[in-house]
Amino acid sequence: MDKFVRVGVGVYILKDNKILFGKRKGSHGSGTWCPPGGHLEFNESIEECAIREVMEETGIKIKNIKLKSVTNDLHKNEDKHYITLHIIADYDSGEVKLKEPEKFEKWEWIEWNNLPKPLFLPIQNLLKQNFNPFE
Ligand code: IPR
Ligand code: MG
Repeated sequence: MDKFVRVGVGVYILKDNKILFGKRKGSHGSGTWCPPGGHLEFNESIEECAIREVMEETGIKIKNIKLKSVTNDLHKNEDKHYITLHIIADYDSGEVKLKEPEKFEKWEWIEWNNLPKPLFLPIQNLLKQNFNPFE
């Protein structure tokens, strides 16, 4: 079987000093916490991907989208390899909904210094860079 490195996009949505995190289910990293996001599609811009994934997964609109960091994520147990683009954005409008209940258990607005555990591997790798979406 051919193996590919895929591109993931994680979106840290800032609202009232909090960010939106969800508890994953049904795919790699099940049971771990991460922001909304997903796979970059063929011919899609990074910004388009961030807007699309956030809308598909949570139903909210975002604005002021900025690429902040990149991690190289080797999910060895699951035999997957991603380059993850970590994006920050401001909340724009809409109410958070669990739009893909097969992919997420719940969404919560969380303070950066109080992140839930366990974290999804790309977020663990990001924290090694001392990333802070509010700086
Ligand atoms: P899909 O496309 O299923 O939403 O991908 P994913 O949730 O596995 O991608 C994860 C990106 C991260 C970093 C939030
Ligand atoms: Mg996703």
